[in-house]
Amino acid sequence: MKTVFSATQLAHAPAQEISDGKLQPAVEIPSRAEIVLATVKDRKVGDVIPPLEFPIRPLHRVHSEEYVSFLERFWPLWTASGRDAEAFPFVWPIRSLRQDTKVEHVDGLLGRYSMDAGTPLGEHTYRAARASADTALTAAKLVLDGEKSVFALCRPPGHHAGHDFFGGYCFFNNAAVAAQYLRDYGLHRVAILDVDYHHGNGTQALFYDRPDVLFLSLHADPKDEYPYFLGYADETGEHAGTGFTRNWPLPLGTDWAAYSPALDEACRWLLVYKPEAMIVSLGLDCFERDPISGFKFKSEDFVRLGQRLARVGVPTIFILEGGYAVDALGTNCVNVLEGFSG
Ligand code: Q9C
Ligand code: ZN
Repeated sequence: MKTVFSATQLAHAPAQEISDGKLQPAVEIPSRAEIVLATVKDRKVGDVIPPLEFPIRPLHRVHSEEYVSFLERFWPLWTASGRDAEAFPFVWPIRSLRQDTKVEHVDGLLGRYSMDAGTPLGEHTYRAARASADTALTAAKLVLDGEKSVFALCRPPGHHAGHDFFGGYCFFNNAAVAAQYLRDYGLHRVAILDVDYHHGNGTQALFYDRPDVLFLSLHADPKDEYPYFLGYADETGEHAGTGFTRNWPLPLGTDWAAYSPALDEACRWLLVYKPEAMIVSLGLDCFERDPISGFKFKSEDFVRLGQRLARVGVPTIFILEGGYAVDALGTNCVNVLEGFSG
């Protein structure tokens, strides 16, 4: 299996994040990608190739022009306002505040275009996020050109990012951008299976009213876990997309034995839908030692996950999402890829 990776993705290097009521060391850090890359090479998964540089158009198919332009202009605006360290949003236009004003202050823009205060932005965030999206797009192009499986070693991750907001360490929704690209360049039915520990709220929302992109997600029950406000079992799509979203919220403490029946059910939906390609939003944060998560996967369980996905039998793009136990991240990720390739 080919791996797509760009070192530009390492330029987003946050020092701290806000969680548990304090500034803590950031967990979505460059060493995550470095250890996955090293393990891909060690275990001879296949060639590692750089992404193509795509124009902005495929990003605008998913994200609003204003949002993309905000991310691009962010660092100059931030430094012009007298700040020099990484940024966090802290005020949002929620209920009773005006949505219709044209915000200009960078602090207002941060709130306008974000969903949480846990996602630091820095000088190189835009460049790294573009490279991450290019990595996903290149993987999509390879599948259109006939590859049966490709690994997009994306970082920063994407599945929490929506049409016009960042959050959950995500800026551009790599999986959604890849899915839309597959649709725009010839495929009629694409499925996204999200196995990250957290619900992929951004991806779900982007395709919620569409039957051409099936969204299936297994994740920690949002009543107990981030993102709290989406990912419940009664969310099944709307309008033309009714029935084309499915969620399996699972209790904290879920291990492989409790997870695999839900995965089997998701795989049966895939067999019914018959996608021409499948995108796996591959978070590795179901791991028992993940520092911010509450599931109980062992490293061997990721092999089983890969084996189960192979039985779906469709061209597959793996897109890296979360997973924060850095020392085990390479092993767990390559276990999925090897399990898949057999
Ligand atoms: N106390 C992804 O896995 N909240 N994003 C963490 C910890 C944010 C995770 C709070 C979790 C976002 C791509
Ligand atoms: Zn996650």
